[in-house]
Formats: sequence, C-alpha cells, structure tokens
Amino acid sequence: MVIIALPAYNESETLPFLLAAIRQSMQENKIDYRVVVVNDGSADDTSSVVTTLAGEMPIELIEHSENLGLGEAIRTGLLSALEGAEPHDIIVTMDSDNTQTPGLIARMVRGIREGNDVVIASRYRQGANIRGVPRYRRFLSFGARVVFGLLFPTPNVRDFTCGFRAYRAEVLSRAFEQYGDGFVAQSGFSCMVDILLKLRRMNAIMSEVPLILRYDQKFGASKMIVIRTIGETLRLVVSRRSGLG
Ligand SMILES: Nc1nc2c(ncn2[C@@H]2O[C@H](COP(=O)(O)OP(=O)(O)O)[C@@H](O)[C@H]2O)c(=O)[nH]1
Ligand SMILES: [Mg+2]
Repeated sequence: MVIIALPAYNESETLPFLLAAIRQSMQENKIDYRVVVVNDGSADDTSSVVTTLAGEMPIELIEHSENLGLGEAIRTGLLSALEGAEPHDIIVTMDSDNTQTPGLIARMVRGIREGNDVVIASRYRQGANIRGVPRYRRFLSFGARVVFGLLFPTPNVRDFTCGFRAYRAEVLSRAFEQYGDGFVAQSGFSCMVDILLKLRRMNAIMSEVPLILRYDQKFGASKMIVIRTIGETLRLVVSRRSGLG
C-alpha cells in the first residue's frame, strides 16, 4: 500500500488536476493507494474540492483549523499516513501545486522495494528536468545542495530540500518513536531538510531518482516565504552542526 500525504494551503485550483493525475498513475501502475490531504487552514475551498473528489478515489481529508505552516502539515500528514500502515507500506509526500509528476511515484516505490528507506525526487540527477523555476529559486536550492552536501555529506543525496519523497513506513515509525513530535521540529519549509538530517542520523538508506519539475505549470505564486526559509534553514545548520538540535 502506498499512502500519499499532501500538505495543502489554498490549493483548490490545482488539487483536482493533481488528484486526477495521481489516480490515473496509480491505476496504470496497479498500485494500491490512498491519499491523505492535510488542509492547513486554507482560506479557499480546498476542503470542499477534496470532499467532492473523495467519492471517486480513496481520500482522507484532515483539517487544521488555522494555518500552522508546511512543517506542521507534513507532520500531521505523516502521522495520519502511519495510522493503520503496515511496516512495509510506503509513504509519499509531494507538493499540492501540481508541479511534480505523480508518474514518478512508481519508480520511487520500486526504489523502496529494492531496499532503500528513503527515495528522493531530485533536481540534481541525470535526467532531471526543471521548467520555469525562477533563477533565484534555483540558486537557493543549489546553495542548499552545496552547503548541506559539504556539512552533512549523505551517501546518494544531493537534493536536501525537495518535498517529493517516498519513505518506508517502518523507518518513519521508528523516527517518531525516537524523536516524538520533534521528528518534524520546523514549522516552515525547512522541515524537509530537518526530516532528512534526522533520518541521516538514524543511518537510513537513501537514494534519488530524477525529478521532472513543471514549475511552468504552476498557478499563482509560490507559497514559500523566501527570507523566512533561508533564516530557518541557516538556524537549522548552526544548531545541527553545534550538536544543539
Ligand atoms: N500546510 C501548509 N502547506 C503549505 C503552506 N504553504 C505552502 N504549503 C504547501 O506546501 C507545498 C509547497 O508550496 P509551493 O507553493 O508549491 O512551494 P514551491 O513549489 O516551493 O514554490 C504546497 O503543497 C503548498 O500547498 C502552509 O502555510 N501550510
Ligand atoms: Mg511546489
């Protein structure tokens, strides 16, 4: 079983496309799946869009009564995905903005079945293709790749910040047992790096597959607050390097 956890903040326009693509891809690949959408206090009709589609495919909707940030939504999504999951099940997270292609999930699932604990959809692998990402955002992701690659070298990992990943359920359960809620300690976009560094410390086996990123298809603006994310990420680097976090 593959459980796809989607953090969603004001994604009513894109979710129908993404959910249809997920459904089609899972059917084509004959993968047993369910989707968990975490509506993080959206001001639009994200909830009703999801409820409408829930009649057509296996979707669970979880609501935060207010906007708590990507990290909290990821934690809620991972915890509910783990409820009732078997140790060998696979939990996938991805953006709800329909810029990442669910067709890649089948390959990520295979990566876990082959023996990886984590498979990352990576911008830095042969075959990756990035369309429409502004230059400064490319620069930031690349900066993160360089900084984390130097300070926290991790076999097979180049993309430390991408939100599209697959995890072996058993490894995530162990991480929550070990760290409690602190497994996802960052409330903002730096949560992805935070999670990765903790799994690295647990000696998880990781690999990457090339990501096709269709940012050119993105409706509306990015929800990432750039300065806040840089600040959080730098604080994370300092606390991890000094052994405080
Ligand atoms: N839960 C939650 N999710 C958010 C928030 N901001 C953005 N997201 C979600 O996080 C994901 C990444 O945001 P996105 O705008 O795609 O960022 P970008 O692709 O990196 O520019 C999307 O699924 C958003 O719906 C937030 O405040 N809370
Ligand atoms: Mg996105």
